[in-house]
Amino acid sequence: MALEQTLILVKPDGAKRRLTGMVFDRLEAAGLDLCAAKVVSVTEELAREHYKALSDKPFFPNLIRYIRGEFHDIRKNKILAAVFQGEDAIKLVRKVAGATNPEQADPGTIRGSFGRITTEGQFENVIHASGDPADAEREIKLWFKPEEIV
Ligand code: IDP
Ligand code: MG
Repeated sequence: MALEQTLILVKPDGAKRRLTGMVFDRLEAAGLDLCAAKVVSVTEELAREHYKALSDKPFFPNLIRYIRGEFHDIRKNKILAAVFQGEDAIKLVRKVAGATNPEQADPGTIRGSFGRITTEGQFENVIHASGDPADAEREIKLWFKPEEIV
C-alpha cells in the first residue's frame, strides 16, 4: 500500500449531464480525499499534451474534440479537474471508474452506469483517471500548479 495522488477529469459528457457531484460522491465514498479541484477551459495544446501517448490512434482527432467539449455544446469548453489522494488511490479510482470501454465496464462503476459509445464509435466514459504512477505524476503537473494542491 502506498499513499498516492491521482488526476480526475469530469469529461464534457459528464459535465453536460450534471454528473460532477455523482463522481465526487463515489470517489469520497471509496475513502479518497480531495486535495485539489478547479474548472479548466481545455485548450487544443493541453488536450494534445494530456493524450500525447495516444496520438497515433485512429480515434485521436475525435478524442481531442471530445475532451475539448466539441461534441457536448459545453459553451466555453469547461471541465472539472481534480486531484484525489489515498492509499493506492490510482488503482482505486480506476476501479470506481470502470473499464475504458463503457460496454465492458461493470454496471456498478461510473463508466458502466453512465458511459456510452456514440454511433461514430467514440467512447464517452464520463471521467478520466490516471492509469499508473508515472501518468499520475505527469498529469497532475500538467493540470495543476504545486501550490494548488493542498
Ligand atoms: P483510459 O481513459 O481508461 O485510461 P485510454 O486508453 O488512456 O483509456 O484512452 C483515453 C480515452 O480515449 C478513453 O477514456 C476514451 O475516451 C478514448 N478511447 C480509448 N480507446 C478508444 C477506442 O477504441 N475508441 C474510441 N475511443 C477510445
Ligand atoms: Mg489512460
